[in-house]
Amino acid sequence: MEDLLKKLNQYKEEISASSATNADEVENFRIKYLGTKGLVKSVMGEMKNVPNEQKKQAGQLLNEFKQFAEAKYESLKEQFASAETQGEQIDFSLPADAITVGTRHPLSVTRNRIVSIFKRLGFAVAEGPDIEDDWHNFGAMNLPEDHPARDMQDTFYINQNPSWLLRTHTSSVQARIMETQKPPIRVICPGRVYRNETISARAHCFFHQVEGLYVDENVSFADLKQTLYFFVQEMFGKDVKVRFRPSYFPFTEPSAEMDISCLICGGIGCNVCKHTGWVEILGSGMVHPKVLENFGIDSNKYTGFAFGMGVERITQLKYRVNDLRLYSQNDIRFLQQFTGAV
Ligand code: 2U9
Repeated sequence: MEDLLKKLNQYKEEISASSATNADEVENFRIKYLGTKGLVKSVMGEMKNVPNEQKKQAGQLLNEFKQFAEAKYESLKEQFASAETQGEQIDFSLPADAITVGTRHPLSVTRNRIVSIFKRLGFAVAEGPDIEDDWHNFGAMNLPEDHPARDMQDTFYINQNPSWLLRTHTSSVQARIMETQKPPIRVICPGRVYRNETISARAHCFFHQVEGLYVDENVSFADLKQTLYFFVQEMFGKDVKVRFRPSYFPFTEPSAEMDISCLICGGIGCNVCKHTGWVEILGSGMVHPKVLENFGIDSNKYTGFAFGMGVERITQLKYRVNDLRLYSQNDIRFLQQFTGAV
């Protein structure tokens, strides 16, 4: 027992005097004293030589010794950590790690540009719910009960309540504006819309629109044409040509689709314009009197024009994106190409 005590004191002194200046030395300390073949293990083994009546006391001494060695190991580890940081030589001239900044999504870039052009013309911006009721999405827009767009094949209805649906156009937002505001109304509504389509390069079950509405006294088709012509020139440049083609929408009368000269081939004919020299970019028309009356707006006193465009379509023409699925696949190789765009 006397011997053991003496030995332990000697080891304690040795341990106290130990020091380390790097991780390797700390690890060497651990192996020497606390490892499986270390000193602590080996003195523990001496218990078997201690007479039974002294075992309890010897056990306490050995435990205390083990704790002593462990405490020293912990303090060396800590010291080493602080010695490392204190002694670290930082070279401030080294170039910093590059911080990768996210890029704006191409659809956001296009939407922001469209919105900013119409804002300059005095249009306010409004948003509304993606989940709509039948009235705001279809009824108020003069879409009859038997219109194919109302079919389950074309529209997503909400299972829990089939009188709710995912809006198929952002016209529902203008409908809500007309419900609460009196003319003059001049508003554009950007947002996501949903249609029950099989996903392919040319179709998706959701896409993005910007729709516009201008209702006031004496709003004419000439106002519509000039507004959309201004938009196209701001968006695609002064050289671009436009043409209007008669069309049909239940919510506008008369209606027209607008084409621009093909940006890819300049109008001489290519795959994008199907060799016509023209590409369709939006639909428009004078708000149907029935739609105005649905909101208690006197159609003898007020007239209005409306238009709608697909943000994906405009982006496709601007940046030559040839597959709609790229917009929602989050492939960084695609998204990174829009670095710097705002
Ligand atoms: C109200 C009255 C009328 C919005 C309009 C279009 C024509 C149109 C399509 C373009 C491509 C949708 O994204 S697309 O598939 N839109 O052609 N939209 S007029 O007319 C309105 C809106 C609100 C109260």
